[in-house]
Amino acid sequence: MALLTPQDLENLSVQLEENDATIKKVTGLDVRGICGELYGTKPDSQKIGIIPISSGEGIIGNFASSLLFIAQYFGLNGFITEHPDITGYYEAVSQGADIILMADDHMFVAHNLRNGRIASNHVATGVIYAEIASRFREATSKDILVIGLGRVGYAGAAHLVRKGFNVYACDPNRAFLEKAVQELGISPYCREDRKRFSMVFEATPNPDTISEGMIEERCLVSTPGIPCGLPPEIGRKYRVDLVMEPLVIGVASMLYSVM
Ligand code: 2YG
Ligand code: MG
Repeated sequence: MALLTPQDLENLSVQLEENDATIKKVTGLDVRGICGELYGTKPDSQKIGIIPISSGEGIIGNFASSLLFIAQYFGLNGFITEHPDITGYYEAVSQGADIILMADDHMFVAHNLRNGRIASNHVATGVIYAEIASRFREATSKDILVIGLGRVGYAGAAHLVRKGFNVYACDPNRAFLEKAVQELGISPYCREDRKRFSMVFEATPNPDTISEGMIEERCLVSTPGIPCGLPPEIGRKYRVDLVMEPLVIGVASMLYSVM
């Protein structure tokens, strides 16, 4: 997956407000409500220690401050450590952090130091975006399409199988597709099937992964993938409800899952 840019994280609160309104409209619950039901947890004034990490491509402008905004939005106390990396870790723990948030170029984790729980952004993001898709109030069946079976898509597909949905999935990578068929029992989807879906969970780093023949009119597309897989003209033509936001929803899922 491509790394976030500072531009992706601009206007985060506006993006959050718009998406929360859509989520409420299509599922009946907002992000807080969905996380609460998904994990059976609620914020309890935990202190979130956010540590900037300088390895690899380095610190991303707006990243730590966006995490602080997210922690506060969900009613938690948060602080960004003055120093990055190991010095920052020492600082976070010394200052009483209950939950650590930190990311390098490969992993983004939430670690609850009190109960030992740890979450990865890939899994937490896959689970919540799949959960949102699966809660579509106007779904026409229990059939759901998963596009992309990388770390995020696989986690979401596994969640949907556990919830008892009929999961169809596609990925140009044959090995990924076969693994999901073998391990999860999902059905491979190919465009020639001419099957259309009212619920789509898209998890790819590519644009234009959703084409006309795949979706029903007034369907729901739930996707953490940047850039968006739904071409805008198809979204308009089919009056698609779209849930897509760069950071907050996935981080909410991480935090609630370790509380
Ligand atoms: O501490 C920092 O500022 C950096 N070391 C953060 C690096 C984060 C890199 N990860 C990504 O850009 C994304 N793949 C994270 C995904 C979150 C949204 N789904
Ligand atoms: Mg995409």
